[in-house]
Amino acid sequence: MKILLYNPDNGVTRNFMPHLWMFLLQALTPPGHDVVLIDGNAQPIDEAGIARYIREHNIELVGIGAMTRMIAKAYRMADAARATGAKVVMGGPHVTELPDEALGRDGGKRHADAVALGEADATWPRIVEDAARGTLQDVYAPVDDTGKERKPSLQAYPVIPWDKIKLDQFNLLPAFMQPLLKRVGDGWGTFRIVPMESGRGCPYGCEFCTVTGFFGDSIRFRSNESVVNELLLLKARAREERGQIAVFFIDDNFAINVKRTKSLLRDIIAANAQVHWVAQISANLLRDEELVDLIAASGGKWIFIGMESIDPANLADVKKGFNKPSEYAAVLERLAQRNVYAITSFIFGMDNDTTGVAERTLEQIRSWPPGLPIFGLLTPLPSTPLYKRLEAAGRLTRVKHWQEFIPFAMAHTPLKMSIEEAHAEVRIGWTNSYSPKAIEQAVDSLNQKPLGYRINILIARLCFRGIYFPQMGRFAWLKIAIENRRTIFKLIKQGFGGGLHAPAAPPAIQPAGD
Ligand code: B12
Ligand code: SF4
Repeated sequence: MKILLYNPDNGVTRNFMPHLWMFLLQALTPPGHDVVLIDGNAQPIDEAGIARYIREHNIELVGIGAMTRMIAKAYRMADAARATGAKVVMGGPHVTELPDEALGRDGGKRHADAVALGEADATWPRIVEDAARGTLQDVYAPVDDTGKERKPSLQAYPVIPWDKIKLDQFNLLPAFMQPLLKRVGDGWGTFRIVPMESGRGCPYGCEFCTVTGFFGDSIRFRSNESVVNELLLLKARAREERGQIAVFFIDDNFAINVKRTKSLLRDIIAANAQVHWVAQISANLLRDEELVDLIAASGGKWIFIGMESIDPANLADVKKGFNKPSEYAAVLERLAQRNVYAITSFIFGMDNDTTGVAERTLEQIRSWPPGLPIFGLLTPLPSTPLYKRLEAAGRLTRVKHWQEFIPFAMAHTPLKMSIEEAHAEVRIGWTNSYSPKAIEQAVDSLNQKPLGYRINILIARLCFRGIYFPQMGRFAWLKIAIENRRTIFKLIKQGFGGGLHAPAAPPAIQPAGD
């Protein structure tokens, strides 16, 4: 049977790395089936396009995965796929929370023939076999024979053949940076970020987050050996291609079990499996100096920290009181001392936020080592405790906001400001952090570091800007290059002048705005 796995684009920003679920399910597909992947973020495709593709390639089963943000597009594509006669199975966080919506059991249109609830590692092979036999069921749940939920252990993790998978579309190095990168050194033909998981689950249960509900608070890890082998595979590929591959450890909290993370990082170092990597770690776990030493020594370059707010009352409201704003600066300094920088994520529109929250937050950010600040709005994702609280209080203004997705738009009214005021705060955050002046200041603040670090922050800032400001096409990029020409020329001059010692740290992350 020919199977197509499809992940819709979000229609707003370009994704910087492929989605792991597609490669994972491909690797878990029983033998005898042919699986093709289309990641809409890299290969944009519309309803007519997917229908044509299905007919031309005789696809019989289409698997679609999507976050809430892309679900409206996912349903439209599912409808187009079903209209060809192919069977459609949907999975991922959104349909897990609202399977009746996908199956048309809530009074709406049916979009999927089947829905895979939760983690599908064990159910996917069954889905494929049932589809091949023509006995596809409506719902596949990860349960044992007694009907009890069973989470995959991850100890027997499949080998994802990263050495063979085509990754051409994910080389997103902006053309204008290439002459400069060539000066940085050999091996800059390509640059890609590859997703990898070392474990699943986070027990913290922050109110707005889907993760604790979805993956459960039982944390599971792959063996160190399996992670190290995957890194070695990627490292060999990068060497062979004379390019760069960085890894995004997509674990929700990469250091949730500090002892185990340290042991993994030690094994990575011992096996010489270091590549540049990014991971998400909560600020409270970064107090540990030894952990931070190991992060740096094992190739860690950027740490995504969900800071959310600088106001402890807001953090307590969303059950994230373990974040202590008073220690943010120390955590970031500790990382920066080892040349590790942070992607600092903030949420505006929280219940204790008032107008001026963006400026108050920016004031703090300016006092920290340079990083990549990102700003979002408190979003009630279906089935989260936040959604339930706001629904019960009658505060949702767009109850099914995902059916009409609007980027950076609230779906409920905050308590101490209006929706429009919250939107304006987010705009202030982005505008002030990603203006040419702010980017120049961030680059200049690393003047004492080798050139590679400054190039790193420049590229990352230009790309992260695209999460908020549209910059999908060539002309948009040209415009940005012109706006930031002062900083770019400054670096090119330093690079060609060779006045500054050879850079030790090439760019470690290159997200094109997601
Ligand atoms: C990596 C990641 C990203 C990447 C996405 C890019 C990428 N290429 O992966 C980045 C960092 C860009 C990102 C951004 C965002 N993310 Co994100 N992200 C994740 C994260 C940490 C890992 C995803 C992952 O690969 N997981 C591992 C795989 C194996 O799990 P999985 O995808 O769920 O797949 C399994 C099952 O769901 C199922 N499955 C999935 N799809 C399908 C399809 C079929 C056919 C079948 C049968 C099964 C199936 O089988 C898989 C194996 O068990 C998850 C949290 C998490 N731990 O999953 C959040 C998560 C997906 N993100 C989330 C959110 C909210 C966002 C943002 C909207 C945040 C924001 N406010 O800006 C943005 C928007 C992104 C965009 N542009 O649209 C939410 C989504 C919740 C929801 N209901 O939609 C999650 C769950 C985290 C959370 N806090 O709740 N994200
Ligand atoms: S720490 Fe992060 S992953 Fe864990 S529940 Fe909170 S927001 Fe979700």
